[in-house]
Amino acid sequence: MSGDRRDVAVVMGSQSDWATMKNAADMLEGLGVSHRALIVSAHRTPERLFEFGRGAKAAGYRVIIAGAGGAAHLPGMLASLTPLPVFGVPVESKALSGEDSLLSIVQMPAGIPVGTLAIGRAGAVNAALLAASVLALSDEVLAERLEAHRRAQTEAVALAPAPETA
Ligand code: RP5
Repeated sequence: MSGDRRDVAVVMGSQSDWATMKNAADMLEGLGVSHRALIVSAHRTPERLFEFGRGAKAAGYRVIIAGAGGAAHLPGMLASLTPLPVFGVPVESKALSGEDSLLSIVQMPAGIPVGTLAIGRAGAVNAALLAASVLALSDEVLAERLEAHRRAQTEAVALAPAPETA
């Protein structure tokens, strides 16, 4: 989207995180926010982590969404390497259902913030909405798209539940 420059990096620790993080990418796509999805593992590809984190701002990114599961050090390490805002998505792990991911991401020491979202799909969707909100501060067209998204969401909620189908 929009040439080579991407506003948002959607970074994840493993291919296995993509099923969750695709929800962030899809939301950004729907809002017309340029983005790129990348796999960067804090543990398996540490050199890639440092290279990406140190170069993200110069590469033109304005917000980073980082998702990881288990010993989820990716969002915090990226936040330590870049001045860009980092939103962390705890991916639901098999062993502990994502509570490990959540605690790994949320317990940052004072001074290096990660905006931590909910576990799983809701967190990924909301990370994209937050990233879009940040960008919308200086983009009125995007701000209107976000408003329209909220209006449509509100209008889609029925007043009464539909009868259960068999
Ligand atoms: C983390 O380990 C990743 O973010 C992923 O959620 C988890 C498991 O990775 P795989 O073993 O599925 O590649 O680094």
